Amino acid sequence: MKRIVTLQDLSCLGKCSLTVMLPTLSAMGIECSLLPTAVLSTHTAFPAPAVLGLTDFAFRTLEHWKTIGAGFDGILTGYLSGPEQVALAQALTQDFAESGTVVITDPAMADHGRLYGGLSPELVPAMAKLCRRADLCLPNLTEAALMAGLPCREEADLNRCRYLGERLLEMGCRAVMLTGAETGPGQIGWYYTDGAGEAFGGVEKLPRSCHGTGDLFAAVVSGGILLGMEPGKAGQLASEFVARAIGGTGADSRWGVAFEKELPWLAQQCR
Ligand code: PXL
Repeated sequence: MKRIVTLQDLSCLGKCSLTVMLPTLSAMGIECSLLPTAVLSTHTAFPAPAVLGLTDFAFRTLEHWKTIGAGFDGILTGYLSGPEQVALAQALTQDFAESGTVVITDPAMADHGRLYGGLSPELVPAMAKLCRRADLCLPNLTEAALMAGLPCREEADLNRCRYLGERLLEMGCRAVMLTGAETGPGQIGWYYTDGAGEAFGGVEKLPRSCHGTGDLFAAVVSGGILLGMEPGKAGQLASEFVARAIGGTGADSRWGVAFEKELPWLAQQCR
């Protein structure tokens, strides 16, 4: 069985980050180890969550894991609450990425043209550095523009994706999969480029966007790649899974998307 480790927060209510990663990757048949960076009462789209930072604990965890000879086929980093946690992601990669380990970074820090609540702009260059070290990064269009030092725009069509993808490759990223791309009329999906070629795909756009879908997308893409899928196949599986989950979600998506009932379908696709 493949084993992935994922570094991000544990938001106790409002499904995102670790509470999405663990069930989704498990359903895909992947063993998922957790390195929590912080515990929050809710994610930050709810007002004033209680927060317990776990940076020291996470560094101690890495030290402990070294003593027991832990190893991973994949490393997936997501939401980090500040530049000091980027150092944690770097340590994880430095200490545990072996020759066959796939390193994936989701610079989960912004959407709809702005940073998530409570994050400082210093996180942007730190995340960009992390993306440069990864085999694949998974920004949405806001995160891509911020990391490339460009103004955020509404446009998300293929021209915009190609432009942002090129800027990120120029910055030193090895491969980029942009999420929230408008890949055709009425379509939403992903755009992939690695300099050698491009691919894109998506699904029919639903008339709403929901909280936590970026994390769900990152989990499925990472799992798919670990299972040996081409990036495009993994991206398409992720888009379809997210669309199914949004379809079953109630009016207030801050509680998270209803992905649980779709896990058997996802497991079936991974057999
Ligand atoms: O879904 C990304 C995410 C993860 N973790 C926390 C967040 C967010 C987005 O708002 O607040 C704590």
